[in-house]
Amino acid sequence: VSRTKIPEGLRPLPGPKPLPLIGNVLELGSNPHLSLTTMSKRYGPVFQVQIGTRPVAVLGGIEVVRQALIKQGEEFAGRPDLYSFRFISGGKSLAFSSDQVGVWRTRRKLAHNALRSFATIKGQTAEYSCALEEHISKEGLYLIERLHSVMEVDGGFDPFRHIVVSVANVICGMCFGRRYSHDDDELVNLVNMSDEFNQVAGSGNPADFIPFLRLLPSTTMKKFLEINERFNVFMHKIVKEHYDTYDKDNIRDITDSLIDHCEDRKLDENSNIQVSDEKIVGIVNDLFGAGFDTISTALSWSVVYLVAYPEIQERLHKELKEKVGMDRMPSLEDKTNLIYLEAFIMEIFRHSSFLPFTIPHCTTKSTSLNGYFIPKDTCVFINQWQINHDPEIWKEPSLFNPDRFLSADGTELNKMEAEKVMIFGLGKRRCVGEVIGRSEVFLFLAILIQRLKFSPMPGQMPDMTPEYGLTMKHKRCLLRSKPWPGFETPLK
Ligand code: HEM
Ligand code: HJJ
Repeated sequence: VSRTKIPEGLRPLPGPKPLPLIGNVLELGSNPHLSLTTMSKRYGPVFQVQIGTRPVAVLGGIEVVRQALIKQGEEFAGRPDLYSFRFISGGKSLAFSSDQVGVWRTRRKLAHNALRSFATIKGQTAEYSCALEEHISKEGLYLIERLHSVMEVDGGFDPFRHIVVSVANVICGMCFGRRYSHDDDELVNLVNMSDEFNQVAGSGNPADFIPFLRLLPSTTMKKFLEINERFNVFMHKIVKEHYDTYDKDNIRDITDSLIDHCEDRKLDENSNIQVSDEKIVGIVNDLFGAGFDTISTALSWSVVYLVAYPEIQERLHKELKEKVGMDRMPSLEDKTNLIYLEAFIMEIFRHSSFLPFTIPHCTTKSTSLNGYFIPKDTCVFINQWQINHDPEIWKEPSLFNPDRFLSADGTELNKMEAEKVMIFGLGKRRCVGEVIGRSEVFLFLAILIQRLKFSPMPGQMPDMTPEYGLTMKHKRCLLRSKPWPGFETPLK
């Protein structure tokens, strides 16, 4: 590795001594969020590990992460060109590709606008505040019906398997204007095989940094390629149907609106940034992928925590009974009243930290942080797990305790505490789906907790050890549910 000259007054990043060729991979191990947190105790909130021959800056303190992603946002907004990212959406993903700034900014704005128009914009119908609320309310009821019938037949269910279909249907409604049956094999299989996607796309995958590893046969890598291929085939088919039936006077969904943008732009000779139609319409791949995987992971963890902490489940149901009652469905408007549910969700985000690192960043120019020099094109890992478990920020961080987010008298959410939880990233690259993510986790949970009581199968507590990846999941398990008193008869 050539040594970049370090400007006067700056120091090189501290960090463990690397071995030749492999660097510090052995120390990284199979849970990088934990091993890098441990290393940070020794080297501080910014340090360097070498993965293969590539130096990676690791950021794990709330102040230093805010400094980098917000105050020096421009310099830290890039994405590294990693091997596995080349296979996601054919290398054209909005989230994972190393587009030039101008191209990325244009695409990100389109994603934002599309989500606003087809999810959160208010006042399109009388019954619901927005399309998102309508989709979640309907899918929430279908999910309860589904769990009810699976309970009758099998006496137990795998929560992730059913939740992920409901969540996928919400994003399908907005992206494609359609939903799928819980028995549709094409969708059910597609959304139930994201494990290898997450393993390979997670931060610190050795094959991204050590080229010779790519030559070894790997079933995980093979499955990763297979998932991306299936995903692309699935998306391509839907997009083609949209092109075939496109009508500029009737924009039905996000896919139509992205196609419409391409058509519009062809008339606009002044547009100076060139983004291909493929890169515009392909935005829907990211919205769909992120939209089903993150939220189903959050909800599945939530249900497992409900089972592990029955007294918290009781208190959540009691809050719903008092604040919403049993005669109507919860709505997004109830969010400000259901403060214990809000505190529970914040604690799920913090305690599980199911998105342990953001997607890797990359410096767009040479810069400095805390007096350390960081050269251009350095890969940067943001350790969200470490921030969420930092004993300097949190009292007894390993304890699961939603009350930490409530005021002393338990009547208000403590916003200062809530803002310290980091799960959506920060700054220019922060999640574009954050509002949808928060609303969707809230409303699905409110609907489930109002009607159903979840419990373990006799003698089978779910295993809550997370499996490392881009999104970390709990091991698949079997649970039971039964309606709370007042909801014994199926839906009204
Ligand atoms: C990026 C978290 C839901 C779309 C991200 C990032 C995180 C994240 C950590 C990376 C930030 C970074 O690199 O610094 C979450 C969580 C969610 C969620 C925890 C749910 C609880 C969603 C949803 C959508 C979405 C529902 C779309 C409908 C995206 C996109 C990016 C992104 C497109 C890439 C942004 C970019 O690279 O500029 N999300 N997300 N996410 N998220 Fe989400
Ligand atoms: C996927 C699971 C996928 C994509 C995207 C293109 C876009 C930080 C996180 C989310 C934000 C960014 C995106 C995540 C990945 C998935 C997801 C899967 C194929 C994809 C977590 O979304 O099984 O396949 O192709």
